[in-house]
Amino acid sequence: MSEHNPLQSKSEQVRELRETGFVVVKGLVPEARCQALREVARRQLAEAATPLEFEADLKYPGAPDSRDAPGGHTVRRLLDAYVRDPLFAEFATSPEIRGWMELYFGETPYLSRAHHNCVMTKHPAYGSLTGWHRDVRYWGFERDDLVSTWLAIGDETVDNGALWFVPGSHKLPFTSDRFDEAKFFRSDLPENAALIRTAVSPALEPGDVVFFHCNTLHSAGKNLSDKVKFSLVYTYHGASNVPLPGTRSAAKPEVPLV
Ligand SMILES: O=C(O)CCC(=O)C(=O)O
Repeated sequence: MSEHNPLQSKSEQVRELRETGFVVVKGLVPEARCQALREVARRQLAEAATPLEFEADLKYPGAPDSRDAPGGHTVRRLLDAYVRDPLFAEFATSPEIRGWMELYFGETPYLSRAHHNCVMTKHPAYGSLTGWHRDVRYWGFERDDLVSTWLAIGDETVDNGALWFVPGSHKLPFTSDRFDEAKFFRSDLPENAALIRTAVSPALEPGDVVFFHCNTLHSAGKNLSDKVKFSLVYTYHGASNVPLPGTRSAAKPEVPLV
C-alpha cells in the first residue's frame, strides 16, 4: 500500500484510490502546519465554539443517551470547518488538494459544505465507535462518486480509534439487505463478517491524509488512549455531479476549487 511508498506520484495515488477505494498519502501537511491546526482545534473545542455535533446526538455505541446524561456534551464534530478558521479553509482548498481532485475527477472539483466539512474529535470518555458503512449514506448526488480527505492532525492508531477500511469494497455491488435500516453494513451476516475480516487500519501520523471513496466500507473504534484525537475531514465531487435538489447535500453553498 502507498503508506510504505512516500515516492508514489499523484497519478499512482489516484490509481490506488480507484483500485482499492482508499489511499494514504504520507506527510502531505508539514508538522508546523499540523501543530497550528491542532491548536485551533483544541481552542475551539475548549471554548465549545458552535456549530457542534455531540456524541449524544448520534447515539453510536459508547455515546451518552442524551445531552442531559453524564458526558452528554461530549463533542463529536466541530462543524463547518471551512468557515471556522482560515487555516482549516486553507487546507480544504490548498493547491495539493485541488491538484489531486482535478486529477481524480477530470474536471473542476467542488468542496461540499453539507457533511463532513468538520474537525472530528474522538474522546477517551464517551467517544463512540462508528459501525461499518459507506459514506454514500450521507449523500444525495446524481452519481455515487465523491472523495473524502481525512487529515490526521495527531497520531491515529487502532488504540485511539483510527479508521478501518475494507480494500476493494467500493466496487462491490451489495444488495440493500446487506445493510440495516440506518444503512450500516450488518456484521451479523456471515458473508459480511468474512469481508470485514479483510479490513485494514492504516496508522496515521500528523500530516498524513487518507483519500477515500464514498462507497468504501469503513468503520472506527473507540479511543482507548487518554487524549482526544483530532482529524480534519472534507468531501469533494466533480462539477458535473450535482447535489440532488431538496436533499441535505444541496443545503449549503459549495466551494469550487479553481
Ligand atoms: O471516527 C469515526 O468514528 C469514524 C467517522 C466516520 O466514518 C464517518 O463519520 O463517516
